[in-house]
Amino acid sequence: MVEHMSDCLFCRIASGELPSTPVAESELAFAFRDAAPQAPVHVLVIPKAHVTSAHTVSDVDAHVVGELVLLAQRVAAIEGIDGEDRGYRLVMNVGADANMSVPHLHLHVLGGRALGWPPG
Ligand code: DGP
Repeated sequence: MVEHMSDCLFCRIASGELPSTPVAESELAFAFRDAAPQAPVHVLVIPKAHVTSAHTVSDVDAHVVGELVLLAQRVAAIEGIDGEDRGYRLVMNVGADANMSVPHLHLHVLGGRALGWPPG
């Protein structure tokens, strides 16, 4: 049984209550296109059960972070950015200084063009 929070935007997307453009899913994670893409490929990978942020991950839900990375690998393959000559960036924002705007753990999968570094 997946625990959703009724007032959480990404819980409502994960449950299908709110629409999204899905890319892939696994038992524990869901991937969908970011509504404000910052790169040609910009997909968000989220746990289906609520976790607030990378900073609140505990022993109980630490395995979920690995699930997010595994699903991100599949997203990269689906999007065709996993080749040796391509690549992608995985980002988890935490808190105000990092511009975290949705308090439900999410992994940004960014790619499809050369990404600058440092990110700014
Ligand atoms: P962050 O800044 O790390 O909290 O990223 C949140 C991202 O979520 C941001 O890139 C825009 C995206 N986003 C916000 N609301 C929605 C929504 O309702 N649907 C989708 N698909 N993406 C959203």
